[in-house]
Amino acid sequence: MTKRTFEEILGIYNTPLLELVYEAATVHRKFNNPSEVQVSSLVSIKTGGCSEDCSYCPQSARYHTGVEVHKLMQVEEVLDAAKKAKSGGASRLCMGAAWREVRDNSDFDRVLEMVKAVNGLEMEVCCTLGMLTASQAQRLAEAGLYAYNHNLDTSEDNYKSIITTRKYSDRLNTIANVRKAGVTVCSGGIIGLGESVEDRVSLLLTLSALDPPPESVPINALVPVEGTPLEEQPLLPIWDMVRMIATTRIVMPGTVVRLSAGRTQMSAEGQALCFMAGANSIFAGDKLLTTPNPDFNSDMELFQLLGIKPRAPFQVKNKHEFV
Ligand code: SAM
Ligand code: DTB
Ligand code: SF4
Repeated sequence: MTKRTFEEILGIYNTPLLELVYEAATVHRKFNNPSEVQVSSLVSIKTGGCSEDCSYCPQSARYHTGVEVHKLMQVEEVLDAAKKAKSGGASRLCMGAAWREVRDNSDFDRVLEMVKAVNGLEMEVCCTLGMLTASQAQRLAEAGLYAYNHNLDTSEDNYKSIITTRKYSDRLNTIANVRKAGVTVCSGGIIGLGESVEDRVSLLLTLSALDPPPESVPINALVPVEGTPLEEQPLLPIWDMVRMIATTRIVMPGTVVRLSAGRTQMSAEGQALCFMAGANSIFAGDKLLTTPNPDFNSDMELFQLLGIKPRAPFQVKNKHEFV
């Protein structure tokens, strides 16, 4: 099927809001079960002290944000966190490390052990560890990794104003390495950085042009953190999140669209509109990597209120037909 052009995606994004939500909800029902939402849990396996200068990130060593640096966790600690997340209803565990890239050392060997251990719990295992070579992606695949998260974050044009220590092409290379290793790709972005509508559209164009597109696309609202260059950034209006989620759903109909960071700043009604517009995944648990997230019980209350059920693991099929 033909993929959409920049102008077409811009046209979708700018559709009158209720019409846009209706269209996205219609596409969502055609490709997915609208009453199922995938629940992931995050563990920060290595926190802070990162050498990159991502201007949104509290974990960069360049900013004074009060995040305490922690070296790589032990396998047992991660396994305990995974068991807790599973008993709370999470089907996926995402392990995040504040690394620029993976190095072939004993820390990486330990991460491989973590992947094997969590995989043994019948949970989808995801990692986000920074840049990967082809052989590192292959070793993660052999350990049983299900998904790798590596966000493009914004448009290629805007990238330089957000991060100077790596290039957009570095990100695309890692994504290609993950794809080649047969691991599912999780890649999305952040909105509320001060980017234009065109930057958001361009990000969606790049993601949807990947062949195949990512199996999951996290849409993060910036969580402004004191000490980062973006600390003064105004909170993202919920309507922008709804538009972004709806447009993502329409251009990538079979992808898991994750309503990611920023939910503590959103009302229940705002989140409900995002689910209506096609969001079908969240991070649950009271912490993201370093910042707060709604607590598990309030999310389950919201699910019950809206008639949503957490999705069982290992459901992703390759159903990236473009309508
Ligand atoms: N270091 C690895 C990397 O950059 O790929 C993995 C961890 S990094 C924290 C994962 C993602 O978290 C980033 O790509 C970004 O999209 C998101 N993120 C970081 N800080 C954020 C913030 N303050 N608000 C929203 N999203 C954020
Ligand atoms: C993603 O897209 N969002 C998550 C996950 N992938 C790794 C991280 C959000 C981090 C928010 C800031 C923090 O808690 O440090
Ligand atoms: Fe490091 Fe990732 Fe944060 Fe960038 S987003 S500073 S690479 S932890």
